[in-house]
Amino acid sequence: MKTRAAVAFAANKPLEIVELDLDGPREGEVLIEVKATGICHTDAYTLSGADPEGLFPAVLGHEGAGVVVDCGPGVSSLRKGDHVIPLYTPECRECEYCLSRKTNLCQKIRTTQGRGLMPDGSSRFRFEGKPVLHYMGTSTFSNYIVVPEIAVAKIRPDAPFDKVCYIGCGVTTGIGAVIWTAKVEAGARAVVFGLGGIGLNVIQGLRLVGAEQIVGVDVNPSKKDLATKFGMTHFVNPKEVEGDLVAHLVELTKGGADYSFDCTGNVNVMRQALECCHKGWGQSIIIGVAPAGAEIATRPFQLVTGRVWKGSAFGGARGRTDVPRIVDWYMDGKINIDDLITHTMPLERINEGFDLMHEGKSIRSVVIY
Ligand code: NAD
Ligand code: AHE
Ligand code: ZN
Ligand code: ZN
Repeated sequence: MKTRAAVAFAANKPLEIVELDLDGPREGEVLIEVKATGICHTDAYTLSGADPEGLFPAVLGHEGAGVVVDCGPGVSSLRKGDHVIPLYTPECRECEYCLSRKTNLCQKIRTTQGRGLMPDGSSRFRFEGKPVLHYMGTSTFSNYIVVPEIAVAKIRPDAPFDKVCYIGCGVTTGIGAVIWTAKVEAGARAVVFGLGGIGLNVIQGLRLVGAEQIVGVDVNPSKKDLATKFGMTHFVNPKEVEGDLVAHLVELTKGGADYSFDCTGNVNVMRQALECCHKGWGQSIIIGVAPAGAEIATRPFQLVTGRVWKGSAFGGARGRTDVPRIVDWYMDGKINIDDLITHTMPLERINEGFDLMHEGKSIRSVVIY
């Protein structure tokens, strides 16, 4: 079949809207009509050329929602008409990682996914007869996609696609990092670095669990009002701090944060996030994705004296199990997604969504097909 898609033909070039050929679903796979997709900073990171797994030409996008339109042989948990969110972190429920119960990082299809291929080693997209690669196993910048059944969360049919697509990455990543990775307790003091599409969801996760102090740090002061609406109690603009930022944050949190979160992808910020944690027990969670070659550093003494460095992918969520629950939280009014979707646009204007992100003018742009 044909599908309209925004294709990244090369690093650092605008996406091009073209018609691609798409092969149908094979054994254990489904065809999805994508109805809406968010634009995450990770898409921009890969497009910039800084991602070691960034291959071109490819169809980017990993924050979608849509409808199953066809099922390949052997598919048992999904049927035509199901409303779904594709998962860049699948949940096969049978690999060593899934069975460990210690991680959400299902490895069943990770190798081929990282090479931009379906599990059988092929690409299903073609442009003018030549293969175009998949991305993060999802490629939601295409109107139609083929994905393995294990990488699909079935959601309730009354949830609006143009809002719940954001649960495909940003919402789950931010709220999940608080609940599942850090397991933040009520009364905690927390510092969140970067108040974008991820950081604001960390903030609403912290409010959800009853954190007492939620400090937001961002070099862009225009983020302050929305962050306050989402639960931030104190705002710090590093450019306005006289002296050392870490010392300032330690003082503000009365001895250091119980939990801190990096939502910037900047390795210098990651160090600040660790070092503003409380001696003896403070945990710092790295969410931001840093460019190839970047490395984190701190004095080992920071860890010897009890601070803990952790990372979080997709908020530690097991997608097929947890994503439908997060959709329920949204539909029940427990979490706010609407106010974070600052811009919507048709696929033809997707590059404007990237511009808005780089200019710091949007939180989430959503493309509606
Ligand atoms: P975004 O562009 O919406 O937000 C980034 C924010 O960081 C902006 O508000 C920006 O002003 C702020 N910032 C930049 N430099 C800063 C600094 N030095 N100090 C303080 N604030 C600073 O991006 P996003 O969509 O929220 O994504 C954030 C990061 O999370 C990216 O690196 C993205 O790749 C990563 N990410 C990781 C996961 C995961 O599973 N680990 C999932 C989604 C996104
Ligand atoms: N290919 C990148 C890795 C990027 C990365 O860390 N991705 C996160 C999700 S970001 C979503 O916006 C993730 O899930 N990581 C776990 C995994 O298995 O990729 C690089 O830098 O190599
Ligand atoms: Zn993302
Ligand atoms: Zn698995």
